Amino acid sequence: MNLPVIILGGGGHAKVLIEALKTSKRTILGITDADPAKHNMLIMGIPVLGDDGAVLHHLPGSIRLVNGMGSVNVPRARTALFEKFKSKGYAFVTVVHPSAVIASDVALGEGAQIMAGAVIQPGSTIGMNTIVNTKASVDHDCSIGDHVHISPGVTLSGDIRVADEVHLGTGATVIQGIRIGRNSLIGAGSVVVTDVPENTEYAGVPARQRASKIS
Ligand code: JB2
Repeated sequence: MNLPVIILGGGGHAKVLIEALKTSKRTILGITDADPAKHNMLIMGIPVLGDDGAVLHHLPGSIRLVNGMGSVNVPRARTALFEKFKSKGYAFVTVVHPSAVIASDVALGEGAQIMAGAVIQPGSTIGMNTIVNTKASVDHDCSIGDHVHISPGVTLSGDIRVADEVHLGTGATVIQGIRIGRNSLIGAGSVVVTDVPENTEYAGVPARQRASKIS
C-alpha cells in the first residue's frame, strides 16, 4: 500500500524530492519545517504544515516520511532527523526518480533517495538515508553506507567502499577499489586515487588530505 508521505524540511533538497515524488504519483500530505516563516506557505503547491510536531498528529502506521534535509558537508543534521523519527516508530520511504537507472540486484536501504539521472550498476548496495543525487553514478559492486551524500555528478568506479556519513562533493571522481572511511568529506571536483581514512577531509586533483579530524 502506498501510504501518503510527509517531507521533513522545505528547502532546496525538498524541491528535488517533491518533483521525484510527483513524477512517481506519490501522495504528499505536506512538509514540515523548523523555520516558522515557512509555516502555511506552499512549496511547489505542497502546504507547509508547521514544525516537526505536525508529524505526531499522524500515527506511525498511517503515513511514511521523506527526509527533506540535504547536507552541504557533514550530514549530521540529516542523520539526527532520520534517527529521531525512527525512534518514534515512523518509517521512511525510498524515493527513486523514474529516470534513474538501477540494476535489478541493487539493494536500497530504508529512506535512500536516488535522484534524476542517477545510475547504479550491478552488485552495489546503498545504505539507509543515503542520497545518490542528480546524475551521480555508482558503478558495479560498490558498497555505500548509511547517511551518505553522493552529490550531483559524482562518479564512483567499481568496487568502492564508502562508510557511513561520508559526503562526496559535487563532481568528485573516485577510481576503482578505493575505501573511504566513516564521516569523511571529499571536496567538490576532487579525484580520489588513494584510500581515505575516517574523519578526514580530502580535496584536489589528485585528492590530498586537507584537514585532519572532522569532529
Ligand atoms: O529539524 C528540522 C530542520 N532543521 C532545518 N526539521 C525540519 N522539518 N526542517 C528543518 N530545517 C529546514 O530545512 C530549514 O529551515 C530549511 O528550510 C530546510 C533546509 O533547506 P536548505 O535549502 O537550506 O538546505 P537543503 O538541505 O534543502 O539543501 C542542501 O542540500 C542539498 C542536497 C543545499 O545545499 C542544496 O543545494 C543541496 N542540493
